[in-house]
Amino acid sequence: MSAISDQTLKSVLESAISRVAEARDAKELDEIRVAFLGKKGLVTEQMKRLGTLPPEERKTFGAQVNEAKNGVEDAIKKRGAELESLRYADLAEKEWIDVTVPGEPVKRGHLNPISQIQYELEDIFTSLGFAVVDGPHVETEFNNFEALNIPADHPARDMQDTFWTEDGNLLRTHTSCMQIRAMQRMKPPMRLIAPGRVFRYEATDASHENTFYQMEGLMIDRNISVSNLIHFMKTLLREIFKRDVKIRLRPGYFPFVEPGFELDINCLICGGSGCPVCKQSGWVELLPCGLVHPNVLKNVGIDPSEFTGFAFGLGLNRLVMMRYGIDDIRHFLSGDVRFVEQF
Ligand code: FA5
Repeated sequence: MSAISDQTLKSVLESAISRVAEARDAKELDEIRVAFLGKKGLVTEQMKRLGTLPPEERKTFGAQVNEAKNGVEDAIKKRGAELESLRYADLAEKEWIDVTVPGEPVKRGHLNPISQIQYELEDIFTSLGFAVVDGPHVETEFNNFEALNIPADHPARDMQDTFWTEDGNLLRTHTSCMQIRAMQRMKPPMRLIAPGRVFRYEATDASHENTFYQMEGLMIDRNISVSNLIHFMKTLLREIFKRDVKIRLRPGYFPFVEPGFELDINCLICGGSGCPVCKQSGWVELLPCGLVHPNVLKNVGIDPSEFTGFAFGLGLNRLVMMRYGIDDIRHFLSGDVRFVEQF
């Protein structure tokens, strides 16, 4: 009995060792483990025979089976480690990276010239103590018109053709609505700018878009007068154009300012001789402005007998056009990257 068992055990061990040595991967190795050491494995079967042996043979046979079991386990462990290092060697071979090869240049996007000029203006005005505020594109009729002294039947509503939403709100037609939001939230004295996108339901041409950018400016304090307004307008233009540009100030009508002005800039596309951008007039409307109308102050709960202020609404697209000599406002939204890449 013992001799047969010895023999069987030996051949089981030999067969296990040779199969383990031939295993090509971790999966195969595991199958071999199950075949020999699993619940119904060949080594396990030998162990089960222990109980059937006469007591005097059990000790020796038990030790031999254990030895065989340990032998198979060791072989599996050793082959497992070998396979693992072969796998890493293979990976290193296949996924080899030459870290000295120069990288692909990363293509960097850049800012649209309107954003660039907006950030410059924000720097100029924050250095003069102005806050930068923001507001939503969809506005209430109250903030965009009524609070600005433009009631529903006022003819000035025709000056800004409006995109209405189905629920009675609108796409803001100018940045002046942000004056209202700011004055409702803050107490004077205050100085702020509010840049942003605005929308008008109108036909486009070389100097008109239906989506364009403005920057509102507002300063409320005691004793603010037209001379304060002119000082800040001049500073603005000098900082942006880095030279003296020819301007003219003429009366302008906006219900939310009194007096109101139009500040025009000598057309820098044609030098004043006349072109489609300035509609052959030699001048481009750039910076409407004025002293805040007392009704507007009252609408937001500020006492006009104590505080006065100025406001302006700068057309950012036209400012960029003047600075870079862009001859058609429609380039901005054309989606042509060759246009933006020039700045
Ligand atoms: C206004 O929008 C007033 N809210 C400005 C204002 C603010 C006046 C504060 C007084 C006090 P206006 O509609 O003129 O005004 O537009 C202001 C500027 O936006 C214009 O001078 C022009 O530069 C620009 N602009 C107006 N309409 C268009 C358009 N369709 N396309 C491109 N730019 C435009």
